[in-house]
Amino acid sequence: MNVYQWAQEKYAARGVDTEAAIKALQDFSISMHCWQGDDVIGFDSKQGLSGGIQTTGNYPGRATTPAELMADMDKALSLIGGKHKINVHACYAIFEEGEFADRDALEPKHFAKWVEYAKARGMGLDFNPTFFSHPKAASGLTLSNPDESIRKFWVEHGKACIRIASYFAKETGIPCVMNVWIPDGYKEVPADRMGPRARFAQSMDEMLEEPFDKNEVLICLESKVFGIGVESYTVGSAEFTLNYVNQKGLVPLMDNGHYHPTEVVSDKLSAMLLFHKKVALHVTRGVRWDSDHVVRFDDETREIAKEIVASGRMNDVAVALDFFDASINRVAAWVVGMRNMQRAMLSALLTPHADWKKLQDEADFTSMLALSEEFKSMPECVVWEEFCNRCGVPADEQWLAEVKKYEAEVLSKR
Ligand code: RNT
Ligand code: ZN
Repeated sequence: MNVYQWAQEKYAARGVDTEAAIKALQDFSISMHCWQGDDVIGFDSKQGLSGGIQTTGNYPGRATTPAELMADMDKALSLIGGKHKINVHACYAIFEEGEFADRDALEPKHFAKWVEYAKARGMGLDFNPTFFSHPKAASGLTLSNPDESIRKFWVEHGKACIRIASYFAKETGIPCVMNVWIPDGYKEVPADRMGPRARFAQSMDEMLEEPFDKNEVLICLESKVFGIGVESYTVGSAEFTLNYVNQKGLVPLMDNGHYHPTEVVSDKLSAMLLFHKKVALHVTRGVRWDSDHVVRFDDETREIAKEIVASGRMNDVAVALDFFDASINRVAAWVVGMRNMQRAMLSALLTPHADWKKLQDEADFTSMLALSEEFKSMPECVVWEEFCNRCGVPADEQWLAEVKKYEAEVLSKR
């Protein structure tokens, strides 16, 4: 008996089918964010990152061209099992030599190279309008701006993005999740809280006049509690976004860095799934604030995964990663975050949820606690190795040697 068969039997004795878990993990795609590769800079402007989000660190080897970014993503993906999606931001438009289009004039053709990339790898694409790092976002207000011409500019950007998201879905044959996040807010306690939110709602209404097929483009709205420089008031608060998506039948997006520190997305998920066909997540790791550290295999990531699996709605939760760390090798950051999200999913898939639910309903909290704690010593790592082997990716830390080699041969020469 090899070690995997031993683990398989141990799980089977507790009612868990490891083969089904491996299969489910292989089919579970995670949206890998292109913006980890270049510190959220993109290709369409020389503007620094704005909007109250921040990368820190200056590790060498940042991707500065589309070819570099795509090569780095390929390196990362070669070390991650399964089939995934790539999450693209509008500021990653790829222009021909001498060509330029402002955000309100972006067209599908400016993203043709992303489609080519995804199609060649059989992957899907997700999309995000970029309402930051732009002169017209310098005031910190985009879709909620009281200046009508600026507000309209951003509405046009949103419409252009819906057209691009539709193009992604049509070309790849895989639905595109399009997430709207705006940085709008105020540093100081505002005199008028209602006005900006009313304008944001109006702008969203105008944006949604752009026709699209709801089966192809899943439009999400992401809430936030605060950003750097906008500490006192955030237009797109949790209540705003939730009410808006409910009214319009959009998809709510929860970023686990976007809540007060003792609030957890793992506890919100079931409530959201009860009232929505689809829920989208940005999985990240906030350290003391919305710092967007690389996702670890930590308690909350595991608890989020547990909720996704235990709900029986795995296919209704669109998981994307959202972190940006410029202080370590950026390719390694992707690999660590993606593998950790997968590890958390595997751990959840290897859990006898039905049995434990029964204990809860029977009020046998003693067994629920004791069994779930003992279960932590189950040989999860053996099943993880088996999954990686079947996917043809390193099952252990050997992947790091590959990234170091890539750093020596490619990244350090940039
Ligand atoms: C910002 C939001 C948003 C961005 C990306 C780059 O706080 O989390 O999702 O991180 O759009
Ligand atoms: Zn986010």
